[in-house]
Amino acid sequence: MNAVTPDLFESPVEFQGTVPIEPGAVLLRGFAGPHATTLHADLMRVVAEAPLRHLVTPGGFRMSVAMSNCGALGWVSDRRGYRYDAIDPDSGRPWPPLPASFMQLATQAAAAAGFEGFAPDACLINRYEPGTRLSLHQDRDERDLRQPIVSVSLGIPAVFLFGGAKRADTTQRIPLGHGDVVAWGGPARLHHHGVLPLKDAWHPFMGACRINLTFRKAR
Ligand code: MD3
Ligand code: FE
Repeated sequence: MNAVTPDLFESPVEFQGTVPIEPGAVLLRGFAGPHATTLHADLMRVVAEAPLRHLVTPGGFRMSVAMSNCGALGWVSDRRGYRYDAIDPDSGRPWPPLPASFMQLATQAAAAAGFEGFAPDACLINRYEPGTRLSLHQDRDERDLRQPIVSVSLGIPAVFLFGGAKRADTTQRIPLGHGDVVAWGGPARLHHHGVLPLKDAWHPFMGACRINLTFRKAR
Protein backbone atom coordinates (compact mmCIF):
# COMPACT_ATOMS: atom_id res chain seq x y z
CA MET A 1 0.00 0.00 0.00
CA ASN A 2 1.17 3.50 -0.83
CA ALA A 3 1.56 5.56 2.34
CA VAL A 4 0.70 8.82 0.56
CA THR A 5 -2.69 7.59 -0.70
CA PRO A 6 -3.74 4.85 1.72
CA ASP A 7 -6.45 2.66 0.24
CA LEU A 8 -9.04 2.41 2.98
CA PHE A 9 -10.72 -0.47 1.16
CA GLU A 10 -7.65 -2.60 1.87
CA SER A 11 -8.81 -2.91 5.49
CA PRO A 12 -12.17 -4.65 5.17
CA VAL A 13 -14.31 -4.84 8.29
CA GLU A 14 -14.55 -8.41 9.49
CA PHE A 15 -16.73 -10.14 12.06
CA GLN A 16 -14.95 -9.74 15.40
CA GLY A 17 -17.24 -11.85 17.53
CA THR A 18 -20.24 -11.70 19.81
CA VAL A 19 -20.52 -9.35 22.79
CA PRO A 20 -23.46 -9.88 25.19
CA ILE A 21 -24.89 -6.50 26.25
CA GLU A 22 -27.51 -7.82 28.65
CA PRO A 23 -30.02 -10.68 28.60
CA GLY A 24 -31.75 -10.57 25.20
CA ALA A 25 -29.34 -8.04 23.64
CA VAL A 26 -26.35 -9.26 21.63
CA LEU A 27 -23.80 -7.18 19.72
CA LEU A 28 -22.15 -8.79 16.68
CA ARG A 29 -19.12 -6.57 16.04
CA GLY A 30 -18.43 -6.15 12.31
CA PHE A 31 -20.94 -8.83 11.28
CA ALA A 32 -22.23 -6.79 8.30
CA GLY A 33 -18.77 -5.56 7.26
CA PRO A 34 -18.17 -8.21 4.57
CA HIS A 35 -21.63 -7.42 3.07
CA ALA A 36 -21.40 -3.62 3.20
CA THR A 37 -20.83 -3.05 -0.54
CA THR A 38 -23.83 -5.19 -1.53
CA LEU A 39 -26.02 -3.69 1.19
CA HIS A 40 -25.08 -0.20 0.07
CA ALA A 41 -25.86 -0.90 -3.60
CA ASP A 42 -29.26 -2.38 -2.66
CA LEU A 43 -29.91 0.53 -0.32
CA MET A 44 -29.32 3.02 -3.18
CA ARG A 45 -32.00 1.24 -5.25
CA VAL A 46 -34.46 1.26 -2.35
CA VAL A 47 -34.06 4.98 -1.57
CA ALA A 48 -34.32 5.86 -5.28
CA GLU A 49 -37.84 4.35 -5.16
CA ALA A 50 -38.76 5.49 -1.65
CA PRO A 51 -36.67 8.59 -0.84
CA LEU A 52 -35.51 9.33 2.70
CA ARG A 53 -37.71 11.96 4.34
CA HIS A 54 -38.13 13.72 7.67
CA LEU A 55 -41.24 12.42 9.39
CA VAL A 56 -43.29 14.51 11.79
CA THR A 57 -44.09 13.17 15.27
CA PRO A 58 -47.70 13.09 16.51
CA GLY A 59 -46.70 16.13 18.62
CA GLY A 60 -45.78 18.07 15.49
CA PHE A 61 -41.97 17.91 15.65
CA ARG A 62 -39.91 17.20 12.54
CA MET A 63 -37.52 14.30 13.22
CA SER A 64 -33.85 15.12 12.61
CA VAL A 65 -33.21 11.54 11.39
CA ALA A 66 -34.36 11.01 7.78
CA MET A 67 -36.29 7.76 7.25
CA SER A 68 -37.60 5.38 4.65
CA ASN A 69 -38.64 1.72 4.56
CA CYS A 70 -38.58 -1.44 2.52
CA GLY A 71 -40.52 -4.65 2.97
CA ALA A 72 -44.23 -5.43 3.09
CA LEU A 73 -44.72 -2.84 5.84
CA GLY A 74 -43.12 0.48 6.64
CA TRP A 75 -43.07 2.44 9.88
CA VAL A 76 -44.59 5.90 9.54
CA SER A 77 -45.29 8.80 11.84
CA ASP A 78 -47.54 11.80 11.30
CA ARG A 79 -49.99 13.99 13.21
CA ARG A 80 -52.33 10.97 13.50
CA GLY A 81 -49.78 8.79 15.30
CA TYR A 82 -47.22 6.03 14.73
CA ARG A 83 -48.10 2.92 12.72
CA TYR A 84 -47.00 0.33 10.19
CA ASP A 85 -48.45 0.84 6.72
CA ALA A 86 -48.10 -1.15 3.47
CA ILE A 87 -48.23 2.09 1.44
CA ASP A 88 -45.59 4.82 1.29
CA PRO A 89 -47.63 7.97 2.03
CA ASP A 90 -45.28 10.08 -0.16
CA SER A 91 -45.76 8.00 -3.33
CA GLY A 92 -49.07 6.24 -2.70
CA ARG A 93 -47.36 2.99 -3.75
CA PRO A 94 -46.21 -0.05 -1.74
CA TRP A 95 -42.76 0.18 -0.14
CA PRO A 96 -39.94 -1.40 -2.21
CA PRO A 97 -39.47 -5.10 -1.43
CA LEU A 98 -36.80 -6.23 1.04
CA PRO A 99 -33.67 -6.93 -1.04
CA ALA A 100 -32.46 -10.53 -0.71
CA SER A 101 -29.16 -9.23 0.75
CA PHE A 102 -31.08 -7.46 3.55
CA MET A 103 -33.24 -10.49 4.32
CA GLN A 104 -30.26 -12.89 4.41
CA LEU A 105 -28.20 -10.65 6.65
CA ALA A 106 -31.07 -10.13 9.10
CA THR A 107 -31.86 -13.85 9.34
CA GLN A 108 -28.19 -14.87 9.68
CA ALA A 109 -27.46 -12.20 12.30
CA ALA A 110 -30.55 -13.12 14.32
CA ALA A 111 -29.51 -16.79 14.27
CA ALA A 112 -25.95 -15.88 15.33
CA ALA A 113 -27.50 -14.01 18.27
CA GLY A 114 -29.68 -16.97 19.23
CA PHE A 115 -32.94 -16.00 17.49
CA GLU A 116 -33.56 -18.80 14.98
CA GLY A 117 -36.05 -18.40 12.12
CA PHE A 118 -36.33 -14.59 12.16
CA ALA A 119 -38.27 -13.52 9.05
CA PRO A 120 -38.70 -9.73 9.05
CA ASP A 121 -41.49 -8.09 7.03
CA ALA A 122 -40.30 -4.50 7.63
CA CYS A 123 -37.00 -2.67 7.43
CA LEU A 124 -36.84 0.89 8.72
CA ILE A 125 -33.98 2.88 7.20
CA ASN A 126 -32.62 5.69 9.37
CA ARG A 127 -30.11 8.24 8.03
CA TYR A 128 -28.09 10.26 10.54
CA GLU A 129 -25.89 13.22 9.72
CA PRO A 130 -23.52 14.93 12.17
CA GLY A 131 -25.60 16.61 14.90
CA THR A 132 -28.58 14.31 14.36
CA ARG A 133 -29.96 12.34 17.32
CA LEU A 134 -32.76 9.99 18.26
CA SER A 135 -34.28 10.59 21.67
CA LEU A 136 -34.97 7.81 24.18
CA HIS A 137 -37.99 5.70 23.15
CA GLN A 138 -39.41 2.18 23.05
CA ASP A 139 -40.31 0.20 19.92
CA ARG A 140 -43.79 -1.10 20.65
CA ASP A 141 -45.75 -0.74 17.40
CA GLU A 142 -45.04 -4.35 16.35
CA ARG A 143 -47.81 -6.91 16.83
CA ASP A 144 -45.75 -9.72 18.40
CA LEU A 145 -43.28 -8.35 20.92
CA ARG A 146 -41.72 -11.82 21.33
CA GLN A 147 -40.10 -11.25 17.92
CA PRO A 148 -36.62 -9.66 18.07
CA ILE A 149 -35.39 -6.56 16.23
CA VAL A 150 -32.10 -6.66 14.32
CA SER A 151 -30.17 -3.42 13.77
CA VAL A 152 -27.34 -2.90 11.25
CA SER A 153 -25.04 0.15 11.40
CA LEU A 154 -23.19 1.46 8.33
CA GLY A 155 -20.99 4.52 7.95
CA ILE A 156 -19.81 6.99 10.59
CA PRO A 157 -19.88 5.95 14.27
CA ALA A 158 -22.60 6.69 16.78
CA VAL A 159 -23.10 6.22 20.50
CA PHE A 160 -26.15 4.16 21.25
CA LEU A 161 -27.99 4.73 24.55
CA PHE A 162 -29.49 1.62 26.06
CA GLY A 163 -31.72 1.92 29.10
CA GLY A 164 -34.21 -0.25 30.89
CA ALA A 165 -37.91 -1.05 31.05
CA LYS A 166 -38.61 2.34 32.63
CA ARG A 167 -37.67 5.61 30.97
CA ALA A 168 -35.84 6.80 34.09
CA ASP A 169 -33.70 3.65 34.37
CA THR A 170 -29.95 4.16 34.03
CA THR A 171 -28.56 3.97 30.50
CA GLN A 172 -25.39 2.42 29.15
CA ARG A 173 -23.54 3.91 26.20
CA ILE A 174 -22.54 1.54 23.43
CA PRO A 175 -20.36 2.80 20.57
CA LEU A 176 -21.61 1.41 17.24
CA GLY A 177 -19.47 1.52 14.12
CA HIS A 178 -19.58 0.49 10.49
CA GLY A 179 -20.68 -3.13 10.13
CA ASP A 180 -21.90 -3.61 13.70
CA VAL A 181 -25.13 -5.57 14.13
CA VAL A 182 -27.24 -5.79 17.28
CA ALA A 183 -30.12 -8.17 17.97
CA TRP A 184 -32.65 -7.22 20.65
CA GLY A 185 -35.23 -9.63 21.97
CA GLY A 186 -36.53 -11.36 25.05
CA PRO A 187 -36.25 -9.22 28.20
CA ALA A 188 -34.47 -6.39 26.29
CA ARG A 189 -37.16 -6.02 23.64
CA LEU A 190 -39.10 -3.21 25.33
CA HIS A 191 -36.13 -1.41 26.80
CA HIS A 192 -35.75 2.31 26.17
CA HIS A 193 -33.05 3.29 23.69
CA GLY A 194 -31.79 6.20 21.62
CA VAL A 195 -28.81 7.65 19.78
CA LEU A 196 -26.66 10.58 21.01
CA PRO A 197 -25.99 13.45 18.58
CA LEU A 198 -23.46 12.27 16.01
CA LYS A 199 -20.03 13.86 15.89
CA ASP A 200 -18.54 15.19 12.67
CA ALA A 201 -16.89 12.33 10.82
CA TRP A 202 -16.31 10.93 7.36
CA HIS A 203 -16.57 7.36 6.17
CA PRO A 204 -14.78 6.19 2.99
CA PHE A 205 -17.89 5.10 1.15
CA MET A 206 -20.82 6.42 3.21
CA GLY A 207 -19.47 9.99 3.47
CA ALA A 208 -20.60 12.11 6.44
CA CYS A 209 -23.50 9.82 7.16
CA ARG A 210 -24.63 6.88 9.27
CA ILE A 211 -27.29 4.51 8.00
CA ASN A 212 -29.08 2.22 10.42
CA LEU A 213 -31.28 -0.58 9.13
CA THR A 214 -33.70 -2.00 11.69
CA PHE A 215 -35.40 -5.22 10.76
CA ARG A 216 -38.72 -5.98 12.34
CA LYS A 217 -41.51 -8.50 12.21
CA ALA A 218 -44.33 -5.98 12.34
CA ARG A 219 -47.17 -8.46 11.65
C1 MD3 B 1 -33.46 -1.93 21.68
N1 MD3 B 1 -32.94 3.04 15.83
O1 MD3 B 1 -35.28 2.83 14.54
S1 MD3 B 1 -31.07 0.67 16.44
C2 MD3 B 1 -35.32 2.75 15.79
O2 MD3 B 1 -29.49 3.48 15.56
C3 MD3 B 1 -34.05 2.91 16.53
O3 MD3 B 1 -31.14 4.08 14.28
C4 MD3 B 1 -31.67 3.30 16.42
O4 MD3 B 1 -34.07 2.92 17.72
C5 MD3 B 1 -30.69 3.63 15.34
O5 MD3 B 1 -36.35 2.54 16.43
C6 MD3 B 1 -31.22 2.19 17.25
C7 MD3 B 1 -31.05 -0.36 17.81
C8 MD3 B 1 -32.35 -0.77 18.41
C9 MD3 B 1 -33.49 -0.90 17.69
C10 MD3 B 1 -34.63 -1.39 18.29
C11 MD3 B 1 -34.63 -1.74 19.62
C12 MD3 B 1 -32.35 -1.09 19.74
C13 MD3 B 1 -33.48 -1.58 20.35
C14 MD3 B 1 -35.77 -2.27 20.26
C15 MD3 B 1 -35.72 -2.63 21.58
C16 MD3 B 1 -34.57 -2.45 22.31
FE1 FE C 1 -36.04 2.20 18.37
